[in-house]
Parts: sequence; structure tokens; C-alpha cells
Amino acid sequence: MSSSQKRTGSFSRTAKSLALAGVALLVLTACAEDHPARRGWLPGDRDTTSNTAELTDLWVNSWIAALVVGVVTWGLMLWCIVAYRRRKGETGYPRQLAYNIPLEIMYTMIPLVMVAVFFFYTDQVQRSVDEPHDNPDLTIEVYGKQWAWDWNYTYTADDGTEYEVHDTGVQAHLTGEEGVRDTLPTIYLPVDHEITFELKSRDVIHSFWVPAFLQKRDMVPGRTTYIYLTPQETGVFDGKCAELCGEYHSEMLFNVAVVEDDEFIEYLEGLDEGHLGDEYNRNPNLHDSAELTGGNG
Ligand SMILES: [Cu+2]
Repeated sequence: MSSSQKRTGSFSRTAKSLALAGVALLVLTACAEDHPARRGWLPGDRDTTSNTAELTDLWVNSWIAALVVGVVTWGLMLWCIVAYRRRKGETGYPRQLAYNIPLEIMYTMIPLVMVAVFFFYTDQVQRSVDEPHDNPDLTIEVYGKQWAWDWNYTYTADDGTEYEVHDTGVQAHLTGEEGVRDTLPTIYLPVDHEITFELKSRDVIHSFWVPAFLQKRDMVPGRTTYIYLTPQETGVFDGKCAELCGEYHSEMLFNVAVVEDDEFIEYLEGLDEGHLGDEYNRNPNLHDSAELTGGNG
């Protein structure tokens, strides 16, 4: 064995053990119960709302499937590059192959099956997440407007008291200093209660997004779109508009405070009664929202 062959041998051994060690390290760290890798580095927590576990599983499993496909594809490519490399003394093109029917059928069918599987699971999760509440504890009608939000709360408390109150926000004022988050308008949600969000717009297309809830939905003038969820963990989360909607889109921010029931009722009692409806829309000639409900934004 020549010395160069020996060197190549020990190099490939070192590379192999390094790769193995890397994979082992990755697997071990990802095994830790609360490692972000287990959630595919998504924001929030698996149990933040009644929908986040399902959405997380769809995301993580899709990534695993995509990675398996990637590894097989990269492996085949590498194998071709190495096994069919130009060897000493070879000239011209290698033997050209075309019209291998079984092979062509295979690489048409496999992607079709993969797309069908992705479609099946995506559809399943989407149906489950978008399943309307028959009788939600709380309905919040959210109006997006350049560049803030109006919230109408309709809530029936456990003792039967009914609330129809509203709150209204103004856009954030991003100064570049710390502490702006504390000045943002805040939407309050009672933990462990079914909530239906009715999403509307007063002017242009906005999008209601709470990253930790893993859900985002367009708010389209003249239509109503919906989000159905049950918050399962108390805390304060970031909310924002996710549809470029004009000059101060980046300041169309809010906080989401998920609180215990008594704190929620205390908050509702501090709000003004009544409803800020379509009469404040900037496009009064649009169809009545009620005629055009539905759709997923
Ligand atoms: Cu917006």
C-alpha cells in the first residue's frame, strides 16, 4: 500500500467518525424533552392553543419526510458522481442512456405518491383546525384598520352574565427604544375557553397573526374570515398584521394576554359597552359582510 493510499484511508475513517459523532450529537440534543428541535424551532409551545400540537406535528413530520427524500437524493447524486467519474485514460462522453420506461414510470409515480401523502395530512389538519365551534364561550370580532385594531367582545360568563363590550387601539410608535411592547394595544383572552375570532377589515387587506398560536388569517374588506381556538396556557404573546397594508404596516402591532377567567371578566368590566361595527368602515359601498361570509383568507 502506498503512503498516499494510507493517507486517504485514514482521512475517510476520520471523516466517517466525525459525521457519525455529528449525527449522534444532533439526535441526542433533539431527544431532550424541551429542545426546540422537537417543535421544528416553531415559536410558542406545543400546548399554547388547542391547535398548536397538531400544527407542530404536521410541520415536524413534513420536515422529516422532506429530509429523508433529500438524503436519498443527495446520496444517489453523490454515488453517481463518484461511481461514474472520469477515470484515467477515458476520453469522450460516457455511454448515453435515454428512454428507460420503467425508470421514467418510477420517477413519475414516486413524486405523485409523495404529493398525495402531503396533501392528505395537510388537508386533515386544516379541516380539524378550521372546524367551527358550535357554541363558543367568547366571540371576538376583530376589525383590522390602517394601522391598528378594533375588538368587539361577546362573552357569556359562567354565571350567565352577558358582556357586549369593545376596545380600540392605535398603531405602535416604534422609537427604537426598549419598552414599546408595554404600550401596545392588548387583546385579552380567557384561558381554556373556546374562542371564535371573526376577522374583518375596515379598509384594505390585513392579516391577523399571533406567531405563538401558529395561525394567521387574512382580513378582507367585505368578507368575514374565522379562526377557532382554545388558549391553553396563560401568558403574553406578540401579535401583528402580516399583510403589507400601507405606510405604517410595521407598527400594526398588538399584545395577546391569555389570562384566568376572573382577570378576564375584570378586564371586560373596564371596557365600554356596545359594538364598533361596519359603520366605521372606510368602504361603505362594499357588500354587507354578512352576505359574503366564509372562506379561509
Ligand atoms: Cu395591516
